[in-house]
Amino acid sequence: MFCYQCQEAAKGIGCTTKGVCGKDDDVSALQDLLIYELKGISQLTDESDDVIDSFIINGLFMTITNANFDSAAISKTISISQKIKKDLQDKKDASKLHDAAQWIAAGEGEYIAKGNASGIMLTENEDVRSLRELLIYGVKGIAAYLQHANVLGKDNKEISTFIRKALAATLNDSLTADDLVALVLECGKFGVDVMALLDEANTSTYGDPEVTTVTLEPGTNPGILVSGHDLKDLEILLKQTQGTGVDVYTHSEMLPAHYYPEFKKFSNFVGHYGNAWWQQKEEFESFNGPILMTTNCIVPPKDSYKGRMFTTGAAGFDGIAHIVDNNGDKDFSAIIEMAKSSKAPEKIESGSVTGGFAHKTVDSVAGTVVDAIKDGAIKQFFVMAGCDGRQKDRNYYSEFAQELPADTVILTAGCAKFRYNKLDLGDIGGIPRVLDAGQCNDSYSLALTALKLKEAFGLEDINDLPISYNIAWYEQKAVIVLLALLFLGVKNIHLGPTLPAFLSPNVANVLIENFGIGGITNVSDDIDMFMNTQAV
Ligand code: SF4
Ligand code: SF3
Repeated sequence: MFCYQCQEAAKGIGCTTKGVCGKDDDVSALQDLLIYELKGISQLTDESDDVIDSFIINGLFMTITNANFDSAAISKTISISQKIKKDLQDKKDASKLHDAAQWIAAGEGEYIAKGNASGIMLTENEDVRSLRELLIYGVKGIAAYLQHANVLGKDNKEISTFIRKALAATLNDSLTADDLVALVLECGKFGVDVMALLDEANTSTYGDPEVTTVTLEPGTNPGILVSGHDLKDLEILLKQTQGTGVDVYTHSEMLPAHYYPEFKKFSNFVGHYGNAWWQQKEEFESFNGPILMTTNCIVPPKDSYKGRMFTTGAAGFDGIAHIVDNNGDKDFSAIIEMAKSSKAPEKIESGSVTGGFAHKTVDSVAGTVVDAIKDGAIKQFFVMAGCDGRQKDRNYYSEFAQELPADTVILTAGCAKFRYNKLDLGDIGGIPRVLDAGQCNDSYSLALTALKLKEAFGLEDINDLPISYNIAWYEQKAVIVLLALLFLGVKNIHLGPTLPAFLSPNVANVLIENFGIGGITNVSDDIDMFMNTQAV
């Protein structure tokens, strides 16, 4: 195997025997092959087709880091992809739509992966390889967000058309490095579009996020813990648990569900449990009840609680029960029945967290924020969106937040927030010093906030704002958030804890020279650097 798609790539180069994430050689080969199949399908069709598009989107999502470790599920998807490809080759007429739908419904066929002939190292030129992979990882992030929008009834065919175009481009040997750079930047445009679409899907379905305080202390009823990013799954589960005596808690990236008015209507939606994804071994153990993983990030579970874990959607793990989609509905009764006989969650934390500072909320206090900047009460904003991870040196982000001057405000989104959203950093004239917009895709809100401030100050360039970007990345959703920010013209983004292994030296140089991308060093030097280089 060879995989370098996430920040944990072994030795900063790539995982070659077993993934640090737990992905083994077989699953890695199957994921490579699935991506190769999706490229093949994309090469064969330039028409939008709901069934094939959603198949491609789901297939991409399955290969995101920590989403799906289930070799049987990936094999089945490969098998279906081969039939779709054959059909597209055989008969380019309308009947293919019907056939593809039938195959997907039936899940027929089997595929046995033979070797790793489809792997990324087949591209010999390291710069072309780097750009192809950067494009694929960006597209994986887009696919994940598009699927969340799709399940809420929102779609944009331009986005799925771009996904197919980008996948097909990675098989096209006639494209130059410059062509691929252009595609990577275009990917950022569709990153903005897909986050806007998902924002519209979430807010039109669940209302505009409100400033909300969420308890971290569990009650005495048995509970179900919901992790991942899919709000629709949470909604279905909450409807099915009404009146059962079972409470529902969020975990990791599901925390922002509490900020939406529609979710507040469920009386058994009681609180948040735990931290970012990587602490789940301890937290799932002490939760005592069943756990539903709606998407990434799954940590290979301990036997002690594996029987209490369930997956759904693009998520999967060998030996863990998977709840299937049934025409937009899901039957969570097995989870609910298990919860009824579970012990209540063990208390692991006290207190609460506050969030819900999405763009509409910030808009409503824009005048106060602008005044605070003009008065000098707020000197600088720090966008610290992105992912958390298990590496010890990610303590940097907690220390960075703690050491920032008291006249600075952190704008956050994604599971990166768990490094500092429980610290008591105070407020500035009633504005909390950590403003959590939501999930990683809600980085879109942070970009809108920046654009709003640019307008309020009558600035020409978004980079003239007193905003610094110190972003933590881990997986491919952070890649698309980064590309989206670049598309919006944001410069001098610092990325950590390490720069991606998949950036070749030349590709990294393109990003450094054109966008001022940088890494991180240590808290004290970095704070000095950020405070001294920002425009006001
Ligand atoms: Fe390694 Fe990350 Fe790939 Fe897992 S996803 S195999 S940790 S590079
Ligand atoms: Fe976290 Fe996996 Fe990326 Fe949605 S849950 S941000 S790492």
